[in-house]
Amino acid sequence: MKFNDLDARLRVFETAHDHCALPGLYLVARLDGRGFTRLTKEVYSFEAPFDERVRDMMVATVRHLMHCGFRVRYGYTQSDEISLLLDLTEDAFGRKLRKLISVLAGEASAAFSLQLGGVACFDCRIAQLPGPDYVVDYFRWRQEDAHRNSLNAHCYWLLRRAGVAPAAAHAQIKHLSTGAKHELLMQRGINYHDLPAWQKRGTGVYWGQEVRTGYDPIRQQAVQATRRDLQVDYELPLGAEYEALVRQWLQPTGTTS
Ligand SMILES: Nc1nc2c(ncn2[C@@H]2O[C@H](COP(=O)(O)OP(=O)(O)O)[C@@H](O)[C@H]2O)c(=O)[nH]1
Ligand SMILES: [Mg+2]
Repeated sequence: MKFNDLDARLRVFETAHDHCALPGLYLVARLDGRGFTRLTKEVYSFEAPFDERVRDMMVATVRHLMHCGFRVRYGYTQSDEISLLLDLTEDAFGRKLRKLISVLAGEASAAFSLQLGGVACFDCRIAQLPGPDYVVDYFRWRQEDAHRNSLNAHCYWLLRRAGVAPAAAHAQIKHLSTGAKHELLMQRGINYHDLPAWQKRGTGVYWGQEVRTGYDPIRQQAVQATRRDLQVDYELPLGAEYEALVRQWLQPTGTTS
């Protein structure tokens, strides 16, 4: 069979299920580390529950994802997950979901693996959100998830270090109210409120302006230039303030809110 015939006959099996995200929908990609429970505790021995080295590799991965050809307006990371808000008018790969998902997962896996010096893998899914309020709620949801997980993780590791076995520690925490978890930590001298904000709320990455001072040799004077640069926010606000922060990234680039 000639190549053109084979091409026509078989291409359809690859492309028939190529779904495209509809225009006007907000796209949020969430990437999650595969098997990071084992990776962080058995393959490598990172500090538990939180290690700044893991955080920094995740942030470096977010930065890479925001520089690799997609218009990402806001990046957010907590634990082993990353959420990316794409510009409302993003049309990379004609908005083909399979392409977006596979390329983002590949880019994240490659970037994190280079940081780690070993193989790490991320999966990716894309939520297609029908309006701005959904996007705000999405990021509030992930921030609340970070908050709950960090409280549980601090309690779990406190019990483990006190000699409690893994299953018993899980069981003990499961039945405690939020207040009782705070109390458990407090009894051992840990005030949850004093823990670093990035552990409780995650870390945000967004575009800002950086002012650089250079020297103009012709006019022989200092000059200032601004350029678009990524800013990493380790002190994300909560509630209405966080909502306002997310809302500023909802308008497509080039428009004002
Ligand atoms: N030791 C350590 N573990 C971390 C850190 N950040 C994330 N993890 C672990 O990564 C895992 C993420 O959870 P999940 O995605 O549900 O687990 P997975 O399916 O094994 O990837 C949890 O076990 C976290 O404890 C860190 O800074 N230090
Ligand atoms: Mg994971």
